[in-house]
Amino acid sequence: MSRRTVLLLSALALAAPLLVAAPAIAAPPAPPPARTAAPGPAQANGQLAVCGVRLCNADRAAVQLRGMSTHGLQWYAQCVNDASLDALAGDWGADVMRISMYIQEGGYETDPQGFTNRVSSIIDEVTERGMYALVDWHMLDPGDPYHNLERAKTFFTEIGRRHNGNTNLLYEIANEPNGVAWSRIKSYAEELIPVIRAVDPETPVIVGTRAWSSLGVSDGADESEVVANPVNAANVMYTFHFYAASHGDEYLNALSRAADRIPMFVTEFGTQEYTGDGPDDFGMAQRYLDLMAAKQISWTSWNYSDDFRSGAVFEPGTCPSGPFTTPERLKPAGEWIRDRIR
Ligand code: IDC
Repeated sequence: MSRRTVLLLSALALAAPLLVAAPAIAAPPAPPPARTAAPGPAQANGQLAVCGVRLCNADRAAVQLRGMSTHGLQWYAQCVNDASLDALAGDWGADVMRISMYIQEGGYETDPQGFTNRVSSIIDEVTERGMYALVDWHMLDPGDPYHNLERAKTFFTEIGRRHNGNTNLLYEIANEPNGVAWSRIKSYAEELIPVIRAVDPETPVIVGTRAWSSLGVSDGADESEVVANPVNAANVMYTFHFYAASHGDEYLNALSRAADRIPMFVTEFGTQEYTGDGPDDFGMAQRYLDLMAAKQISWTSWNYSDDFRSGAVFEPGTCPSGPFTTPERLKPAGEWIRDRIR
């Protein structure tokens, strides 16, 4: 057979099944896939609620959720897409994604409707993959949460209304208050929580603590101010953040003591310095992880992006196309934290 005949025959062989299969009338387009929730940790555990000093599932059994925080959506939305979320749910086996929406620095205040829509659609994407979605009201500077109270009321009311049917949410209402006393954070929470409860009676609410959610330690205080004067509302937890290369025993011990008295959630931490950059201290980070495992303190780590700093898990240039499941694309902190989640 000549080379040309071979080519012709193979072209026919390829075309033939297509010709035979072609229907006389074009089939209607396939319906879009149903937006049913995939089986995952959020289905296995259902609606969360605070019970005592722990976070519990729908059967009132204590659970520890582990996962990642996005970077600021105004900068790194390109790291939150179908492939990266598939990797987080599948390859990493995460239970939860924290959706970090800054208010200032080019965040929510510049486009409230746009950011609300973006968070809402990420909630849907996270839900489809069977994970919990932790909605982070990422106030930071100014450090007084009252600066953004009216915005927070608007935002959480809309999210609560739109996601009425979700049983996989957590609301973090003040990322890192700073320069204000605990009493002011507490009264902010007590003004905002009833507004949230009017549209969403069930989602646990996580309240930031004094001095960048250090339980006051970075201001020379400690957890006792919260223990003595907790937020007057049900289904509430408290935030603690740490960066292992900056925050040593004094911080670790405050978290440990606090977790025996009040419900704690570590919504942000890094293995490096508080800048989210610099050398990793995996030894200290492991001590925190052991404590959090022992006391079933849930956590999300900072951050799931390809920012140049050492605390961003992916090498620069990984987003948006990935691959997100290749270990070579992970920085040392990324490899370490992926192993701890898996
Ligand atoms: C940092 C980001 C950095 C960004 C900066 C802007 O890593 O890219 O320029 O915010 O504010 C926090 C904050 C969190 C910080 C993070 C690391 O909640 O916004 O991210 N950090 O510094 N508290 C302690 C550390």
